Amino acid sequence: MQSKPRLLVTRRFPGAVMERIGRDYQARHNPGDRGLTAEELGELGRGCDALLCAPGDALDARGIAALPASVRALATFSVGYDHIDVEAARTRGLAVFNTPDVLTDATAEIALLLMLGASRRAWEGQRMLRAGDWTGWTPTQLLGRGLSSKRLGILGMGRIGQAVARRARGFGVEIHYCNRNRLPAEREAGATYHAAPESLLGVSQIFSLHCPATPETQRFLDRERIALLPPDPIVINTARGAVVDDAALIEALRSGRVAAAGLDVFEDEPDVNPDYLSLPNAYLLPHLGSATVEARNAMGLLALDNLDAFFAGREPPARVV
Ligand code: 8YV
Repeated sequence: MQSKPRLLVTRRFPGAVMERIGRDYQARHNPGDRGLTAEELGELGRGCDALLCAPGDALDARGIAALPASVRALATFSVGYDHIDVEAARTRGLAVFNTPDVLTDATAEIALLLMLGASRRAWEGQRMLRAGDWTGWTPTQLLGRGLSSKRLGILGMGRIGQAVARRARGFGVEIHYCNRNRLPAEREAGATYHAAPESLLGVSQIFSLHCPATPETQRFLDRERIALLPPDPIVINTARGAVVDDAALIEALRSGRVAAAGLDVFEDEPDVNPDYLSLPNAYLLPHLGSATVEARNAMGLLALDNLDAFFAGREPPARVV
């Protein structure tokens, strides 16, 4: 009987995933539950055939160079793979797999939560209540802005962008989007296409980012682009912190140029720019996009489906490289 592949498991994944790992792989586990440095990847990866990894593991060019020669595949527990230097992996002949689709609904739900939370000042309300500062209802207390009839601009109309659009329609929102390619009419579902992001920004009373973090989208939403938004916009980011220039957004939230922001991701997370924390109009979550039992189980199982197929000589369901 062929021996089971040796797998470095870099995080503590959900129970069902860990069980399947125990059954089908010879696993080496990261004793902690935080991302591994390049040195740790090299050390713990010794003798392993593959990694089950996640954002936070240092799989940049240096981390990939530190991997032992025995490693042939990286299966990331994420749809995003900006933490992996894909070109370095390709050059080295490493296969890379991710987990698309299964977290689409969960992430779209968080985008809607952020839209509602930011526009209806949910954090300020919570804080007032919990601090015992609520002395009663008044006609002008914590007035937010409604979603109904607003124009929502979606940058990046992939699976998650489309799932956000479907949900937002239920709130009476008018959908605009910008994407590398225009969607076919049935998937566009009445949304207005903008070929240029600047044109999308100009109409976006709510602006939601759903593009991957790439060198082209790095700090996309900067001071100049914020200036293109209509008055009192709401900015939502569930994509990656790297696509927003934090300093510019903080300045705009402070001055009121941006009415509110709902953010689930940050540049340099978990080291969130402390200026966000004191802004009442920043509605903040700690990267909870895919954090449902259903999505996280499905992500882990899909990551293992990828590895199972790879080691069985079949084409994995979600290959990046
Ligand atoms: C996850 C994500 O929280 O999949 C992604 O790319 O950003 C998130 O949904 C993260 O990947 C955890 O592994």
